[in-house]
Amino acid sequence: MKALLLIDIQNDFLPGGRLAVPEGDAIIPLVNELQPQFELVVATQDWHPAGHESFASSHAGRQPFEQIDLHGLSQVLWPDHCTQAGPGAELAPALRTERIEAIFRKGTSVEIDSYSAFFDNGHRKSTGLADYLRGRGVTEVFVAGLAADYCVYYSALDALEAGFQTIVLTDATRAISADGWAAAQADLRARGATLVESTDLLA
Ligand code: VGL
Ligand code: ZN
Repeated sequence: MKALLLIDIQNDFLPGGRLAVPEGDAIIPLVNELQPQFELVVATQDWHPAGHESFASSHAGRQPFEQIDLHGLSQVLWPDHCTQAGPGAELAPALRTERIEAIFRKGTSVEIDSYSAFFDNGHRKSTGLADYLRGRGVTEVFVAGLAADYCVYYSALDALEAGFQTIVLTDATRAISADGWAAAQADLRARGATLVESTDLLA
């Protein structure tokens, strides 16, 4: 059983958003076309409280994209984004949502970031997604969404670690950093993920 996992296709990650991913909007028509190919479609939302410690604005004298140590974990500081229930946290209006069966929210603890759909960055708290997928009989997880080099990458790593066959849809994602995504793709391949263009699935 195959599931499509749609990562953080939210206004703040689209051009014009507060943490815009270049061409982030370009994936939406493709993702919409892909959804009917899957029996199960699940989405995530980055869902931060105000004052989240991943925000540069929460640290005096710090600027977005600086790296700090945050409670023992390396943390990139981001512009404020995806604050709970704000317009930037909404799923992109162009994304079709009628087949999305569940939405998992992450990044809700103020003191720790959560790139992966499965766990926070310290692997302390599970979102429950792995058990949910197992309970639905899922064996293969296809990953798409934003951003390729952060939340898509870490979600795919955790999907692999949870024992799912993991397929990353390379044309249905866009990266914040091209170099970061190149390194992430090499790592994913080395760990046993499959990277494919979704156009091959639609053919
Ligand atoms: C993401 C940075 C911060 C993502 C979320 O969805 O890739 N990146 N929060
Ligand atoms: Zn975030």
